[in-house]
Amino acid sequence: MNQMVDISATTPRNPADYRSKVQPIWCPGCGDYSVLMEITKAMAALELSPEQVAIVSGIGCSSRIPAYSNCYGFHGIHGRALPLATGLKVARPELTVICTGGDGDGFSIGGNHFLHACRRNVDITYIVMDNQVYGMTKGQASPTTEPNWDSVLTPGGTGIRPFQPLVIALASGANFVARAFAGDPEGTTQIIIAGIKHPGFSFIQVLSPCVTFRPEQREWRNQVRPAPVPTTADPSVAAKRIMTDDGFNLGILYQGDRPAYKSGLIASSMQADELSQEFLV
Ligand SMILES: Cc1ncc(C[n+]2csc(CCOP(=O)(O)OP(=O)(O)O)c2C)c(N)n1
Ligand code: SF4
Repeated sequence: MNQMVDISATTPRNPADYRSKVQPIWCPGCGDYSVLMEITKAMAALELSPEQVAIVSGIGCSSRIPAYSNCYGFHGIHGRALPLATGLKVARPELTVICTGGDGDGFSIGGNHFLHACRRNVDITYIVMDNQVYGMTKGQASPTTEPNWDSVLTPGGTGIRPFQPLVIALASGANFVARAFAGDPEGTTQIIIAGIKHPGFSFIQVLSPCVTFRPEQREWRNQVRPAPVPTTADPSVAAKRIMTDDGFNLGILYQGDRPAYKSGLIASSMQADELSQEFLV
């Protein structure tokens, strides 16, 4: 893992400095509360000021995060968080852009955007709160749902092979691929810090239990473990490891050195009226 940042040390900023006055309406015990805290802790440890950060999301329980932060925020449309975040980062490269959402948002309707965001390697950090279900719409199977998950909506299970987000991110060109667990505040905060600091597209899958529609995910606490191998920069080694793991190894599993996409535009210096003139011609 990257050099660790001492998140217990007093910094000029406090995680609470990044919270808005909007109170989360997640179910008690939802993993997303922890992820919100871990994101704010990472921003405090990096001493970013709220106006230096934009948090962009799609739609879903997990996609509510921008509303709970006082950074710039964009609560977009379902599955379209990554194109929004990509456009924003290209237009305003000085901003730290964090994209957040769920497995349905990011891998189902947004799956195509996921591939191309990895491929483009724009310097954004994508945090997916993976609960292997559509929480907001009341418990449909998602791309990461295991095939034998028996539920009212999928009696007997889906029988469909789950989407493998980490290996797909790696194969598509993501520069940083990690897995975290919402109930591991220190580890998740460190991974988010490392993802923000690493240039290019950083993908972080955070296992974040949906206690309402997947109460059995409370057991994840006993299943997760730090990955028994160090971070690798070799994509073939990373691919082999990720393909063969059981989905519970935590840590930065791949950290590459592809240069981040650099736009030729310096759009941030362009005034809004100049920009609108361009659309008129
Ligand atoms: C275009 C479109 N299709 C479908 C929906 C309905 N919808 C809203 S959230 C959601 C899935 C949310 O699941 P996920 O992204 O996994 O997030 P979670 O709620 O589990 O955090 C769906 C299908 C929508 N809002 N817009
Ligand atoms: S339905 Fe699930 S994902 Fe949504 S707030 Fe409740 S516990 Fe969290």
